[in-house]
Amino acid sequence: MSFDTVLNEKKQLVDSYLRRYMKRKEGVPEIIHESMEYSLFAGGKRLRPILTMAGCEICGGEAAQAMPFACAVEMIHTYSLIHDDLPAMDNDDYRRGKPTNHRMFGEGIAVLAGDGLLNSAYELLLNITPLDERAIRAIRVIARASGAEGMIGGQVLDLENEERQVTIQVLNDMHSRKTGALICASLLAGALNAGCSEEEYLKLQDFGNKLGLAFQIQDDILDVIGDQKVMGKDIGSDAVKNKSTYVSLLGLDGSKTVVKKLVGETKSCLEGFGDRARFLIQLTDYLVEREY
Ligand code: GRG
Repeated sequence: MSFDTVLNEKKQLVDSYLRRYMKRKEGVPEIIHESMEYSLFAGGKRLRPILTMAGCEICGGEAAQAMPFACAVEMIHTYSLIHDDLPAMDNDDYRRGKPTNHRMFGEGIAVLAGDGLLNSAYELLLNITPLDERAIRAIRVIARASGAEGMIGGQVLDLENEERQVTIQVLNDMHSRKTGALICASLLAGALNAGCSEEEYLKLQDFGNKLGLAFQIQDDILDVIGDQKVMGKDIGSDAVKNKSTYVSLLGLDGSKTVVKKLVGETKSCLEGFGDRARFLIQLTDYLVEREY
């Protein structure tokens, strides 16, 4: 089967489980369901849940067993995008090819839709049976990566450093928290769920951190050279907000060189996994060659 077919199958599986987990509940105001579903099914790449499935499979598990983790990380990611787009943060008008959540539903509902998705994610995780030590460790990894030590902390650094030129070290720290932490945790949650060894965990952690950074640098590159229609979101916004980016610090060519170097390094992290590593290697290439 070609990589594209496998990727598409995984994406469809994520969508079908998300539909199942997002079943509407009686008595809940219609608008909050609508707003949460609007962003969740707006057409994301499903990178994080696909990484969870891949993390499970590379360690010998079945992707189906990792679906609650996979869907939970997508819910958390979608909440972060809704909040990131708000006027109080990046104030963006388009996301996933559609008007942003607050543009459709207003700021109040958008804040609550993000909160709702975050809570749905942990409800889903806490309903896992059996909620054994493995599952709890995986949930802890996701919670830490999404919280103040990870994504929220990275977003704070991002807000504080607007209109400022920062060093490459500060930029690396900011992005490894803001973007890299959840990407890495998504992969590790799948691996933990499959009962990975400590050695496998450390290799995948190294892989995930490098992939997260390569993904972010590629995002900065696309913010400069990407096509707004293909990307489905506002582009050029980093420059407008005077944000330091890899491109502003290293230039376009310098940024592309770093991405290439990181891609090489990610592949070395997977040595020892043999043929099971094939999908993650192909996924890495796909992510750094992407146009959206
Ligand atoms: C508001 C707590 C809080 C955090 C926001 C994730 C984030 C932190 C901000 C997003 C800003 C941004 C555009 C970062 C660049 C990398 C990134 C996370 C891109 C979006 O992820 P994709 O490309 O999106 O996987 P899709 O829509 O495909 O899921």
